[in-house]
Amino acid sequence: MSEFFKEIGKIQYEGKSSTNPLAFKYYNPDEVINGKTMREQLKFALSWWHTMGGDGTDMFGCGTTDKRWGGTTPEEIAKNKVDVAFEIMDKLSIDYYCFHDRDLSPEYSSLAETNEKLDIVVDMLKQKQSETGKKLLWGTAKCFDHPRYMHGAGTSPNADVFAYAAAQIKKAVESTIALGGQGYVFWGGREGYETLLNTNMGLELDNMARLMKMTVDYARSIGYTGDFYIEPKPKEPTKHQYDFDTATVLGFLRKYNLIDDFKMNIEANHATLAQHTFQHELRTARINGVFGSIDANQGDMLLGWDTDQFPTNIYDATLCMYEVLKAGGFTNGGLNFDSKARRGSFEPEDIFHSYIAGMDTFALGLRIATKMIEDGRLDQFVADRYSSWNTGIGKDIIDGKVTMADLEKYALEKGEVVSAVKSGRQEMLESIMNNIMFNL
Ligand code: XUL
Ligand code: CO
Repeated sequence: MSEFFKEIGKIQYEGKSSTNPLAFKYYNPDEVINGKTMREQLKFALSWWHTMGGDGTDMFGCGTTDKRWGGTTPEEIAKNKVDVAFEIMDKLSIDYYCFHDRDLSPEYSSLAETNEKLDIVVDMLKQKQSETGKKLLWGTAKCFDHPRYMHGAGTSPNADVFAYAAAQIKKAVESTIALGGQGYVFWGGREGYETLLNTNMGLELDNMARLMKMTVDYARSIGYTGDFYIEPKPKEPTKHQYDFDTATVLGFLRKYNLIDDFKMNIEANHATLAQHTFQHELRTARINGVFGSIDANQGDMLLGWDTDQFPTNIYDATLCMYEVLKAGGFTNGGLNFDSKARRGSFEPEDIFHSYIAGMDTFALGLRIATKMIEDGRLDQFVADRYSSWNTGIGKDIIDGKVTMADLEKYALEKGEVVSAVKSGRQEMLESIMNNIMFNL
């Protein structure tokens, strides 16, 4: 297929004083920040579903933009998507992409035919990857769209549906491996419940774990060495999603002995739906050794659903990149824009404005987070705040050298300790953060 966006050339980095809307102000792909180029630090990925497939359809109306990319048959549309996606990635200097199997190629009349048609697209992707050097960040299976999955896939009350989902996931894993993907995601589509009156919650969770274990065993048996991720989300589409948040998922992974096999794919808007900050979810993953990948987007403060907006909040992006840097950066994971242009932003050019906004936001976040760490005031404050654990009784507690009786003796001898307690200085710290961010 010939060039689709003829009016738009390669997006250049023009720096912060540029007023060109089709230029990066902060994302300079080959600039080295903190020891790595920005493209390596950020590992941006294009989401196939929103960018190549999302046409603006919502509960109240049909699509507002044409995502057939000049194709007429499903096969042709699928192929055109590949050409256009690689054009978009090239023009935006995005090195990775992520897909659900059915975003690449839809369902046909049988699973066998669906698989055959998917193979054609996977072959085309393989070819494109070798021509361009672009890579697959992660793949996943869309086990929530078709009516067969109305009550869930791995947690369906029906064993035939479970088997169908397993077959679909097997193929999605094979496609991910064929494309050299280093990540495979489980987002719990309809794995949850609407009412406990009809739900055997214990069996559903046991079965979900069975499906995950089978997937890991199968993928490893055919040579997959990448990561598996669970992407927590508390609600939507079901009233209660089993993978509610990182802490809940950790409990699940530990119960079913899957903790060594899975990391988290943290999505910003899912965090806020769970009444957490994005940073909270990242921190919980980091301190539990399961930080993996990120679905970057943002919700709307006034809306209680997953709006999947392109991220423009610098504060959140900065705190996210601070956690990423503290986690030692991405390994197999990256920063996938699980984001969609608003329904009213329907012109093809809006894809570029959306990605430029999101990428510049995270590039600026990376720059500021690096400054936060170099500046050191915030880290120093935290270190000082916990310094009583480095020596004396604090160190003895950490080293496991004291009992409850020892602590009672210590407290009785010491007397009142309120004078040792210091201010948390929240306002001062928020002001330091502003000073670092807006040191104009
Ligand atoms: C849905 C969502 C998914 C996953 C992949 O809220 O985030 O698109 O990222 O299945
Ligand atoms: Co997501």
